[in-house]
Amino acid sequence: MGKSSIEALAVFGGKPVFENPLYVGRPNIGDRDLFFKYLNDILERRWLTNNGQYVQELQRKLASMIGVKHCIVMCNATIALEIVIRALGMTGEVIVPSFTFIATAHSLQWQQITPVFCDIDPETNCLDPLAVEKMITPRTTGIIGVHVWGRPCNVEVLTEIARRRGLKLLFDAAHAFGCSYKGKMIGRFGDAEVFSFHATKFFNTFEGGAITTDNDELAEKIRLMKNFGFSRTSYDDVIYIGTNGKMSEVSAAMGLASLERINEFIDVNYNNYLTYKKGLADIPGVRLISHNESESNNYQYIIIETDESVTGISRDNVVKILHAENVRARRYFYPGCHQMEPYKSYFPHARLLLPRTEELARRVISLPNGTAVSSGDISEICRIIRLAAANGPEIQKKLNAAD
Ligand code: T4K
Repeated sequence: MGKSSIEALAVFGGKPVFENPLYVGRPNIGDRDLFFKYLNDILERRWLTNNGQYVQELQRKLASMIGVKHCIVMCNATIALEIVIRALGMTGEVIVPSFTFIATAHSLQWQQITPVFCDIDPETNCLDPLAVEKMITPRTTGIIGVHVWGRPCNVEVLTEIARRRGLKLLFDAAHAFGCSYKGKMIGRFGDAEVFSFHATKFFNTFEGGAITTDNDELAEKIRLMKNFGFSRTSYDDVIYIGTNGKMSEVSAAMGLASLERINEFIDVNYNNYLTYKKGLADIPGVRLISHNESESNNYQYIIIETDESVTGISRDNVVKILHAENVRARRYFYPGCHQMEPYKSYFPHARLLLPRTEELARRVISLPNGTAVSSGDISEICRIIRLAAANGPEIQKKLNAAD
């Protein structure tokens, strides 16, 4: 199997390697029997949401896995970010990377806080602490680091900066459930951290997320805010401004059923990562983003950086080739939040301060991983990329002529 000539590529009329699409973000499904058992139980008990028994159990299990005092599960990570930002009292300006999913920036702007986009460290793809220092103004109230691809930010230096400059420090850990930094699980750093359990994450609750913190007062505020500000001691007592950030029992049941198989998901991701590593080794101009194997990882994100000056073919043409073969690769996080609305209009010159973000956004491709892809699929994907990179200029010429 496998294509050996560029004429055989689907982009030039050949038969696609894959009959059915292979997606990035294909959900992992937990223990089905257990899930259906929980589902029956939920229906039987007629307790569907509002801090139900499964929500409480999921919170306890997650807190214990992470080793954190409070884990508050939520309807999704975006609302979780909005709530914790408000609970921390962030206002004015908050420093964030532009190289992230748009939700990180929107969760600030949604509440009239200005996201100040800061450049990244090309090695970690996360906030560059030196650049952070330079972006601090008298209006800055906080920093949000994003553990991109589950690879931790420079937590120590960001913590030191936040402490010295009197700023709140929050981590968007949407990608980083199951990952550690210097032996401590992500979820234990900064003032709080936020996880996403969206369907596309390796551990999912359909939609969902969680906030973790060791701060009792903050946790109490978040619990109030996620339930309209209702006091926990009286039915009719609203003591705070709040919204609805609750997770349903069905989502929590999915989470509990997924927890039963979480080690299996990570093993599959890890083996897939190794297969990609082998399949993409020594391709000039193609670099697989690696994970530090001495830490805990979820190995969910398979990201390559392509360098057109070496391969002779643009990243977008590589994606075009993959799509034609039915590999639905993604360009996370292109073009960067600062190039999306409303930020593009608000800060038309932001790009001048974000050269490394722009460079990385031009190079990245996210490839399928998880239990829905086999090692055979991955070997084929690698072969297509190798073929594209080895014949870059010729393919590029043909594709450009066809446009
Ligand atoms: N912070 C960061 C750093 C994040 O990456 C995210 C979310 C958040 C915050 C916010 O978390 P949540 O509020 O969502 O909990 C997807 C996800 O929807 C989003 O959760 C995720 N990051 C982001 C990186 O990816 P889109 O707009 O790219 O989704 P979509 O619909 O294009 O689907 C992505 C891929 O997954 C496709 O290849 C199809 C596949 N897919 C998707 C779903 C929902 C499936 O195969 N099955 C499914 O059920 O945002």
